[in-house]
Amino acid sequence: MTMDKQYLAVSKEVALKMYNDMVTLQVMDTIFYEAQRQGRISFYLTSIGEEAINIASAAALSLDDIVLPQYREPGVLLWRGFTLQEFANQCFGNKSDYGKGRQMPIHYGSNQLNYFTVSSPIATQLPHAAGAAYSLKMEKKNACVITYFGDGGTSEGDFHAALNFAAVMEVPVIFFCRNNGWAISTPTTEQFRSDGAVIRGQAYGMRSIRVDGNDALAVYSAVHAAREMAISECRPILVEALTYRVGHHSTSDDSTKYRPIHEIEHWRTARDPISRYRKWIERNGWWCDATESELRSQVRKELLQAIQVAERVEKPPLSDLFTDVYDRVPSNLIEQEKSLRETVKKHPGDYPPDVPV
Ligand SMILES: Cc1ncc(C[n+]2csc(CCOP(=O)(O)OP(=O)(O)O)c2C)c(N)n1
Repeated sequence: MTMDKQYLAVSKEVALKMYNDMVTLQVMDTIFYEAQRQGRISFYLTSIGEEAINIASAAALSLDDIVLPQYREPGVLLWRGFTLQEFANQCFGNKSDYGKGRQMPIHYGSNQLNYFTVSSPIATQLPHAAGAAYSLKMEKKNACVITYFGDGGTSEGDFHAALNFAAVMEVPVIFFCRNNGWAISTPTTEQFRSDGAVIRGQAYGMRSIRVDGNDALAVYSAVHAAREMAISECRPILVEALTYRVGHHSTSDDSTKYRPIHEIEHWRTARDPISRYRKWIERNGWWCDATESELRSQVRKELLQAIQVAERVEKPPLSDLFTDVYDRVPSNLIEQEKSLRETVKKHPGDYPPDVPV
């Protein structure tokens, strides 16, 4: 196997799974994005341009490691074995969705895969990660926590509280910053005056690594090293991956309103992390055009099938809207449920007929 010196060796099996999952994530993004545009799902958000960050960081972790995501890391879940059907069930909010259809699309989560459910408020997962890492330390587990966030997340108070807490308590957590240049329409030049996020980790007294987020092998090596340090020395560590958000922020955004199209195109084509990684597996003789088109058409077929199934599965019952938070349902929720049922009865045409009442 040809291996450039600065990278950690990756076996053929892992290398090919990494490529397979990066392509799957890309196809998934394209198809779910189209499904949203067709009005079949209410919202979507892609990871385009950040496929190497998603998949290579996941590959360097163990399943025992706890993930607290932001929302642009579904590839970590994919790597861990979340199926296309499970992704589709969540996006369509059907009765097989683990969140019982109560969250917007892309708010995935899996107890089984040690992946906390995505929560939209920016950076709230960071203090949770420090706390979860403290519990691993107390239980003397051979595992760490990883939490992901964007450059925008570093302006939240939670970021600072979490880093300081983790540094002082000496807990095994990796703070993974996806510095993709944009927080919706705010560029990093208006976000901070520091040299990115990496310097902030150092300011809190923790080791910090900056890595090219579009180089899958470099991300793999950095996270592998970070995990080793976090666990063996029981310390937090910050990884800043430099990249670019190629897609719009979400389906509610049009990024051509605030950045030039040629800039997006440059990153989508010349700097694409998937084609860059493909060159390396091709150089090793592990990949060719035939395997590429076979993989892409297989994933596309499986995903379209998953979407068809998810669309047909019935919606969760209305009663699920009011459970799982309180042990005993409070009176205001009882009133709200009654009022909702009356409204549905009064306007049957406005509610999908397949929602069980
Ligand atoms: C506490 C909070 N404030 C504002 C928002 C609105 N909001 C949603 S995404 C986002 C930008 C986040 O940017 P960044 O953390 O860089 O991540 P990216 O979307 O670029 O991956 C903002 C401001 C929010 N969800 N939560």
